[in-house]
Amino acid sequence: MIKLYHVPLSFNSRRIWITLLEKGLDFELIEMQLNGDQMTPEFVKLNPFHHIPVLTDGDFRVIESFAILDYLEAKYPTPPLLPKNPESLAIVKMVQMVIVNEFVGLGMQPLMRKSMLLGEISDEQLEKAQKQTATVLNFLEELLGENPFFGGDHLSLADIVAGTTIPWLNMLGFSLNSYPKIQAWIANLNQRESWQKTEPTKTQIDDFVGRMKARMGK
Ligand SMILES: N[C@@H](CCC(=O)N[C@@H](CS)C(=O)NCC(=O)O)C(=O)O
Repeated sequence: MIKLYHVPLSFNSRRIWITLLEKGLDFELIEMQLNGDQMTPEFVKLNPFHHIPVLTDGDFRVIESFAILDYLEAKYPTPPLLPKNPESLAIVKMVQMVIVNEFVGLGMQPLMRKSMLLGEISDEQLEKAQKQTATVLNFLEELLGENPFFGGDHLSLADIVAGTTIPWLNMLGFSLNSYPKIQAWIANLNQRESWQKTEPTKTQIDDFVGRMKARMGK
């Protein structure tokens, strides 16, 4: 039996959760509280870096969300979430890496700090994060073109990785009005059962913000 150690609000683990649902696999969700569960000796044995997500499949254990996605695709190839044609595959991988390397740390996290009042951020840092986010969105808007998904006609890991991070912008007060293709793509993803089932609730978001503020002594 596949087990996913996760936190519902984490986009790192939501990308695995959606992949498991899209592949129609049987799995058990093990919900963690990140105020200590990740430090227990049993969990540190699974992941010495004490991060979720962790996936176990029988005796086999995988950490790092992108390694988990690749494992699931190779082990359970139906339905495929990676295109076969080299150009589409390159686009999918490129989108995944742009989200991680250009968006999450440089755009989304500073905007999150500002909008959820999770720490100091100067006007200059804010402007830089907004510019970076706009560059990412312009890039993605152009890449989508007339396709419903980044990999072409079918959902792929690119949509799952981008589709669990980019929509946060709506909550962070960053308008997507200038990006009609991205807006349509988000609306399309939101129709899927896998997105609906894994959508973070307002309570989960409020709890997270409360815990972060408490940790920061606010
Ligand atoms: N590179 C890792 C990042 C995982 C990660 O940052 N997990 C966070 C939650 S989103 C975590 O477990 N934090 C708790 C801790 O580090 O103690 C991945 O993609 O799986």
